[in-house]
Amino acid sequence: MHHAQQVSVPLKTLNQQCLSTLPSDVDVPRYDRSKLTAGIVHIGVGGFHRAHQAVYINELLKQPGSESWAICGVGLLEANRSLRDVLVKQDYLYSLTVRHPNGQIDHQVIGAMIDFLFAPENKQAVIDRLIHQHTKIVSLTITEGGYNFNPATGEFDYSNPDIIHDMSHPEDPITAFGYLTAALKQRKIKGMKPFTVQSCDNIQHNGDMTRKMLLAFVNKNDTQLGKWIADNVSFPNAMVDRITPVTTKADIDYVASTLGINDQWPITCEAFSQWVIEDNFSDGRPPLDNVGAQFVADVTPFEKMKIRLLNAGHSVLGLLGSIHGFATIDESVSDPLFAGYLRRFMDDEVTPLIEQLEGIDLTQYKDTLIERFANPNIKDSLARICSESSAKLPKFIIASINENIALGRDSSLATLVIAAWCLYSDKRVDQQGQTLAISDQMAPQLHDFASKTSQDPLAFLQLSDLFGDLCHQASFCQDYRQAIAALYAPESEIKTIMQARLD
Ligand code: CS2
Repeated sequence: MHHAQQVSVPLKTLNQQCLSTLPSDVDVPRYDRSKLTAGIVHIGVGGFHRAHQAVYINELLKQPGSESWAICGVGLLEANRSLRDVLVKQDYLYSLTVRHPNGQIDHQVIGAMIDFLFAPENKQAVIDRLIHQHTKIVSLTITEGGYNFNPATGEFDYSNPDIIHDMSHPEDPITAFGYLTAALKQRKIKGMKPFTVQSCDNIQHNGDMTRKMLLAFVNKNDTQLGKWIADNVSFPNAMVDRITPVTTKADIDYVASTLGINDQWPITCEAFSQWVIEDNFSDGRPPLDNVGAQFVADVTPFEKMKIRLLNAGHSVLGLLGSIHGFATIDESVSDPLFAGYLRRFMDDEVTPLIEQLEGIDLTQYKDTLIERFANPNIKDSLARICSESSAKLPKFIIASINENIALGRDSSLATLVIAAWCLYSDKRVDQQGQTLAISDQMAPQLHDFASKTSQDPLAFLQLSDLFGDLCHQASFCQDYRQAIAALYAPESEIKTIMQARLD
């Protein structure tokens, strides 16, 4: 007797050839990818790039005449080795799952990337690509930490070992600054135009910051090159926005079961997307305004609104929610106390600091933020939100505290968040006793300073690289001491403490 045997057929790998076999509602690239050239070299191909810039470019490539604006990715980190292997197998394609708040799901395959260089294996190939005449823009998502600035002073950190290496081995770079410098130097020698350096990181004045850091790096060794860069290279500022959770195994499984393909590099994100860019490019730019981006003369007010409301709001929910024992943003904001706390923080402690923008209704912006955070289909983990808080909080929250101090206003809701960050860094468990997954370049120092809190309630604030002179601000310190006392009291309950601050 024969039993029918279930033979599990391995799923097809996502690649150019299988695109025609995907379900018909998947938006796949129908433009001829073999005709594309890479006008953009992108350093740091993480989730955000794949859900943001690459998606705008994918839309653009659908329009005739845009063939020269495809992307060549560059990975600088050893961790990118396996990524390269995946990408080669997948013809640099990946799926994007867009999850709307109402449950609607859109599926896309993004074809904007046509090559990927794993830098540690072939540094010269990266430099050659950067000086290739097709390369008009070098864009970056290297995270806040990648810009190598001191968070409190905003000055270049010459003590970073990778930077020290790159300064003494210009032909053997490790960092983005090392590569940019090597390539720009070659372009200057060859009499070529420079490329635009376009930061797509979530940093206020990301272009100015990149320029300042690159010049600090270059001028240490070569002031002539520094002058040429200062005179010729554009660094457009931009505000970037799209909530993109970390890809999980569940996302890979989801794509396998819905699209019937094996995609080892899928990405999921929200439907909302925004990109506001200063129109300042050294050697031309793609017409991104045809595909939803906005060019403006000055991006400052847009950035401030986004960083101080969205990103700060995330950190408020992230730190307070972590202490409470929540796991995701939507879970935190669906608790009315957390939602109310967030709204009051935004209304009372941030909105008065934001310039009114023509065409933007701040009340509506905040309503939309809460809706975006509440999207039950985006499981954005608090671990992601709280990761690298040391690079984020000075810009997201401490900046607003300082502005409020200068205006003689208090910011007790933000103060509790700083105190909660101290408890978080010190105890590393939530109120249920569960260990918190903390990922921060400064985690050891954060822990070190925070763990002295029982001897000195202001100990955490002594980390002056993050807090500047907050520990000398009398009224802030008084409020902070109260917050610490409440958080460190036996049987303390974060929700009771939050409620007390709202009353
Ligand atoms: C988040 C951002 O990690 C964080 O700090 O607030 O990654 C946020 O999701 C993006 O900036 C949204 O554009």
